[in-house]
Amino acid sequence: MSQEVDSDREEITEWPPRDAENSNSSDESEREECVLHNFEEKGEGRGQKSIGTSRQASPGPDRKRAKLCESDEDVWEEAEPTAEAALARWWRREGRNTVKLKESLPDSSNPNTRLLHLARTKEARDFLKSEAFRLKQKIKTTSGHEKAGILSALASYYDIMGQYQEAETCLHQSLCLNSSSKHTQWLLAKVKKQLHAINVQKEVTKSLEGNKTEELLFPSPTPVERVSGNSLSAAEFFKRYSSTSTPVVITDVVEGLTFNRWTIEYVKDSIGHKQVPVKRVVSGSAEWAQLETARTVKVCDFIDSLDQHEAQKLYLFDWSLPIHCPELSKELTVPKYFCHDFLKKTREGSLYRDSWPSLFVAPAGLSGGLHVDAFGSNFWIALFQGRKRWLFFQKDDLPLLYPHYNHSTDPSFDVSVFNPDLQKYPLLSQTHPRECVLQPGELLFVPAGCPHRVENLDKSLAVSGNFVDESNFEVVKEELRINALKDPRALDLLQQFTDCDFLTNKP
Ligand SMILES: O=C(O)CCC(=O)C(=O)O
Ligand SMILES: [Fe+2]
Repeated sequence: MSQEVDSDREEITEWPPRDAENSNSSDESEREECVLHNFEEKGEGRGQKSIGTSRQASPGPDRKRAKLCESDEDVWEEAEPTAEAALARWWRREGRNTVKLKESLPDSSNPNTRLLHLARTKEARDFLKSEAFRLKQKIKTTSGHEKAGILSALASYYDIMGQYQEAETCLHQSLCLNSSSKHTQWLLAKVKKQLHAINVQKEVTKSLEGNKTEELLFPSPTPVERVSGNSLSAAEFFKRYSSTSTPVVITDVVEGLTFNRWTIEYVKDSIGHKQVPVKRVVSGSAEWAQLETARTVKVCDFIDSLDQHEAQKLYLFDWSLPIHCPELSKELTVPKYFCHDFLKKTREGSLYRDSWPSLFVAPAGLSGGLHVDAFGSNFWIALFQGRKRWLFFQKDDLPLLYPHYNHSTDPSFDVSVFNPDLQKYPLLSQTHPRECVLQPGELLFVPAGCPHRVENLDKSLAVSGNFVDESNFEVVKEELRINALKDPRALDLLQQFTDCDFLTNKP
């Protein structure tokens, strides 16, 4: 490995990149580069289910959005950097020289993952503590917007150190002095999600303590209901499954979705020449479903590599057909149950409008991490080849799965639900798991908010879509309100959704 690559891997990119301390570093273009890099990370690095994503954006840097962010007052003009930015800078200046620290970082060049693990080391915690103390002193001599900025920065230190109550207090104080800071509002929303989970955990833990005699067990998962599409109308689907947040496997539908029979070989013949970004699963990743972008490969090379057992397992995950493969997209009919998707009623170019249906091709044995689909979306998946094993939880189970919110308002999880450790995570005993092995030719509905994990039992080919209907419209708007604090396209989508004519006017 060359020196250059090596040093690259040691880099932890700051988000947002800060030059405040480097008054001699007047390198605007470097700063913009960094912003652009981060937008790419947010867009392609976490899949389109996360905020800030633009499948519509042409590949490469999106200068307009970078400018939008750069001019955001609370990103650039707050008095102190956030804990993440300060930690990244500390790493570059001091931490990276410490061999011990290097060893505790995972094999990932993803900045969020590296920051998460760095923040757990003693050296980093000492740094964070001393900086938080400095900020607390500084607050005493400041007022107005400057004080609001420092309080907000201090909250980010408390957040990263796991002192969420203190973080919430600082954020409220900050917003009293400057209610318009979007970053502070966003951080408060994230901290509130964490506190909600912790409060539920405390209550359930208390109820368990009164019942010490029973051994804690992971509940036996209930099988997901199977129903034939021949006897299930769209209205019935909504009434029985979508509106009651119940997963269901629908048979006898997938065969009719395409004119030609779709197989992995068929996909290779049709779009083998295209380039696709593929993911890899990184244990301990801070990213959504522990999936990190690995590299870009040719579809045919990727497909040829699926049977090579010694090769690193890569996942062609959630790749938009309308955007990247319109020729395949045209061949596909969206199942009638999801045709009323509100995302399809938005203006051309709107966030998520063309993101789905999307393509999944996986090698046997690969499973992404436990996750919740982003922005409160419902989800369907049609399996064309191979089998996929699914484990779902109810949405109210979320706090019992020990979620943490790192750089995002999407939860991350450390628990291994396929191999649950009840000693370490006793609250898993109180969850309500459901399971199914989805067979080729079957369609699955996953309700909004339900944490789930999937294992590809065989090499597999599937097409999926995230969607919004009456059942999750309110939750989606709530989530978009948070995402809109960071992403102008989420704001635009929210505005369309909250327009009182939205449901009546559009085709
Ligand atoms: O099939 C998979 O690996 C996971 C699909 C999924 O849950 C998702 O895309 O949200
Ligand atoms: Fe999912």
